[in-house]
This record gives sequence, C-alpha cells and structure tokens, in this order.
Amino acid sequence: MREQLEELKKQALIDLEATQSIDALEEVRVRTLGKKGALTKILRGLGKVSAQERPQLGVLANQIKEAFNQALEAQRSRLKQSALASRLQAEQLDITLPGRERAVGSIHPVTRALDEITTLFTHMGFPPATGPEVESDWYNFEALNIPADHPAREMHDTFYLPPAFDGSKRVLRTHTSSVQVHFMENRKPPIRMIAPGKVFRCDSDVTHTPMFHQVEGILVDEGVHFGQLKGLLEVFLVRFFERELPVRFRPSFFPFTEPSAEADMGCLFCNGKGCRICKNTGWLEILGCGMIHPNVLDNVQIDTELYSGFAFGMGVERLAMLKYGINDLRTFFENDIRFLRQHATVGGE
Ligand code: 2NM
Repeated sequence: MREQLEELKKQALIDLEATQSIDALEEVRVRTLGKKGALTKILRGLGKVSAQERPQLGVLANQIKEAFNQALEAQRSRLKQSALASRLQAEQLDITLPGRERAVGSIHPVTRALDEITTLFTHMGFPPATGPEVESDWYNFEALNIPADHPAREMHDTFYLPPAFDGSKRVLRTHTSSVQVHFMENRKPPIRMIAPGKVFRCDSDVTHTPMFHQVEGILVDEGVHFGQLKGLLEVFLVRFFERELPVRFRPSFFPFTEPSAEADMGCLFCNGKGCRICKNTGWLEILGCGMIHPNVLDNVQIDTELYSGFAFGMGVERLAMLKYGINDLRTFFENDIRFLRQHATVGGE
C-alpha cells in the first residue's frame, strides 16, 4: 500500500508537470482526485486496512493529497502565466504608431469664388437672391427685351425642354437675369440685389462648358447713373483680386441694357505689359454691364419716368481661373480629386 501510494505520487507529479494546458491539467486532477480518481480510491480503501497500519497510511495519503494539490495549483498558475504571456505577444499594440490620416473635404474653387463674390457684394448692400433654373420664355427672353425673332437669341445656345402642361415653352436659363425679372416684378425701388447661380448653354469646347456660373446684379432707384456703376465695379474688382488694378470700360451691346459696356482690368500676370494670357493687350475682359433698358423696366411695371437702374454680370469660372491661377476651364468639372486637393485651403482662408 505504501509503495502503491509513493508510486502514485511520483506518477501524478510527473503527469502534472507534463501538462501544456488547463484542460490537460483538469484531466490529471480528475484522474487522481476525482470521484473515481486513483488517490480517491486508495483513500476510500483505508477502511479495509488493519487498525495498526491505518494511522500512518492515512497521514501519508493526506500528505500526498496535499502535495498533489500544491503541485496542481503551482502548475495551474504557470500555465495561466504562459497563456497570458503568449496572448500579450500575439496582441501586441504599438501605441507609438502615427494615427491613420483621415481625408478632409474642401471647398470647390468655383464655390469659393461664388462665396467670395457674394460676400463682397452683400457688404456693399447687394444681397443674393435665387430663382428657378427651368424658366419660361418670358422670364429668360421676352421680359429682358429679347424678342423671338431677335438675333440676340442666337447669342445664347439655348437648351429647350418639353413644353409645360399649358403648352408654354420651357428652357434652362441661359443667364441669371431671369432671377432679376422675378425680383423686380414683386418690388418697388429702391431695389438692390445680386443673382448668383448656375446657367446653361448648349456649347462645349475648350473654353465653354454647357453649365457654368454667373453672378449678375442690379440697382434700381431714382437718379441711378453709369458713374455709380463704374465705382461699384472698380471697388469690387480691387477687393476680389486683393490688389490695386486699373479698370476701363468699353462700349458694347446687350439687349437688356442701353448703353452697354464691357469692363477690362489690367492683366494680373504681366501688370499691363502684355503676355500670353492677355494676348499682348495688357487687359483682361472681366465683366459686362450697362443701364437697364427702359423696355425691361416697363415689363416689370417700374416707372421709367421716375426710376433708372444699372446692371452687371460676370462669369464665375473666369474670375476663379484668374484669381487662383487655373489655366484649363475643364478641370473644374472633371472631378479629379487631385485638383480639389491642389486647391484646398485650410481654416477657411
Ligand atoms: C450682363 C451684362 C449687362 C443684366 C441685366 C439685367 C436685368 F435683369 F436687369 F435686365 N440683369 N443682368 C446684365 C447686363 C448682365 O451680364 C454680362
């Protein structure tokens, strides 16, 4: 019995030490000290041992049980330790690695130019108004002194839409002047506003896109004259381009203004000396303007005996190209993310 116990102890301790996992450890424990375990059987069998041998064997069996339990717990904590160590190794996290960079959006240069133009005119008393992009013949043409048979209609290559339910013609607006017609017909002078927005012309080549942006403005009041218009536009151009600039006005023609003019500004790239950009003239054509034609004021029930008005209009893409140094109109609409990144600004500058 004694030898049996010693042998059991020896084997159990060897088995314990050989375990590689908590499961294997548990298996050894059950085999030794479980209900049907080897040591349990011996302990139960003590009853049959002679009264003389029983105390000594009992003490020995309990010592073995104690030693086994101690070795079991020691092995359990070793296994736990090494399981933790290998988890720490496998799940290692380098907290000194730089964070993953996130893409941040930026404002499209056309939107930026539109916003800047709108802000400058708002500060000078010309707040923005909007109107529909799908227009009737009246608002896009007739009210603006452009009759059906007039050659000026061919100045704009119009996108025609299917007629409205009442059979009336519909077009995509070819200029934002239509917004000004809506605005004037509901108001009495003094009237001051700008109309920033998209316009559409059936034209597409290196310097034309079928959709582009305009800002047009009007002032209607008593005694409005061309000198005020010149002053306003000169101040606007100096502020928009953030530098002193010469500005000149040349006679021109628009059906909705009389007289009409085009404004040029000194070339930004050669300071008027002449270069490729200004085609050696020293000047850049920048906007159109004039005194609102009396027929237009009549069409919106504004008394031309009492009131006069000026109007101006500019292409936003052209201004954006000059200000931000963009040399190809098409890059605005190609949606190449590299173009946006190249022109991205930080902190709203
Ligand atoms: C331009 C040039 C000249 C213009 C005229 C009007 C209105 F509605 F009052 F008749 N709005 N905008 C105008 C005048 C626009 O753009 C080159």
